[in-house]
Amino acid sequence: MERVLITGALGQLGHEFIKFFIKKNIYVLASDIRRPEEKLNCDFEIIDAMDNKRLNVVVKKYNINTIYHLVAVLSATGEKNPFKSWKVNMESFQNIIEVSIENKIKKIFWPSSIAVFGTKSNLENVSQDPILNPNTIYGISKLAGEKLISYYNKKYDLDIRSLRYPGIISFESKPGGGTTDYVMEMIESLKKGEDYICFLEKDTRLPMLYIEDAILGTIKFMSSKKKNLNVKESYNITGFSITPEELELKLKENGCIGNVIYRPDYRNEIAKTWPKNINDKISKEDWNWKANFGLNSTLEEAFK
Ligand code: AKB
Repeated sequence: MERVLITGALGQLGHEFIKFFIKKNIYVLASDIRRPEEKLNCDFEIIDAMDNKRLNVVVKKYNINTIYHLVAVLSATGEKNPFKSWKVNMESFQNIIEVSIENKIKKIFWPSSIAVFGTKSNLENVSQDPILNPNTIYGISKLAGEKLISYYNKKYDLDIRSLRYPGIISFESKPGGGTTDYVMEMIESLKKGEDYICFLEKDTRLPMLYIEDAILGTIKFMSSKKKNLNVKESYNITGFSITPEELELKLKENGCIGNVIYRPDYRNEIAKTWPKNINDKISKEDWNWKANFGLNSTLEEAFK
C-alpha cells in the first residue's frame, strides 16, 4: 500500500496531486511551511524540508513509503535571491535523499524543469540530451538535482524519478514565482475585462503543459516499470508551445475584451534562454507518455 508524503503541498502542483491521491483512495500526507487556508481532506503537517530531523520524525510517524518532493524556489523569485534559492532547492532535496535512505522509501518524485536548458541546447526543438547551460540559479539547481538523482540512485539503490516540467497551466491552484506564470495572469485579467501588463515580449515562445496532463502523466511515469526507464536523470515532456501574442489572440477570440500591454522585464531574459519547443519522443517510447491537452482544450478549461 502506497503512503505518500507531499512536501510543498500547498503550491500549484501539490493541490492537484492531493486531489488525485484522495480520489484514488491512496493515503496522502500533505506538508508545507504554512497552514492551509482551506481545509484539506487529508492529514497535514507543518514541515520545513530544510529541517532534516523533523522530516525524519514525520516520515516515521506516518509510515511513509513514497515522497513527492515539490519544494522549490522557482525561476523568477530565485533571481531575486540566488543564495536562498540554491539553499532551499538543494538542501531540501539532500534532506529528502538522506531521510529516504534511512527510512527505505520505495519511490521519490522530484520535478526538474525546462530551466535546465540554455542557449547551447538548440532551443528551437530541444532533444532529451543536449548541451545543458542553464542561466538561472533555479536552472542550475535543477541540473545539479538531476545529476544527484543518477548518483544517489546508483550509490544507494534508490528509485528517485524526475520529469522536466515546462510551464504548468492551472486554473484552480495558483502558480508563484515562475517565468511561465504570465499565462494564468493574462487569462485571469482578460477574463475579467481588465488590461494585463505582460512581462514577456509578445513573440517569446515557451512550452506549456495543462495541469491534468502533468498530474496524470507523472502518475503514469511513477507507476512505470523501472526497467523500461532508460533515462537516468530526468525526462522531457511537453504539451504545446505558445507566445503571449498567440494567447492574447485566442483570448480575444473567446470574447475577452481586456488589452495586453507588453513591458518585458528580466523574466523575458530568462525566457529567451529556455526552449521554444521540446522533443519528448523518448518519454513516449519509454513510458508511453502522451499529452491530451492542446492550447484550445486548455482554454476550454479556463472558460468552464
Ligand atoms: C518557472 O517558470 O520557473 C517554472 C518552470 C518552467 O520550471 N514554471
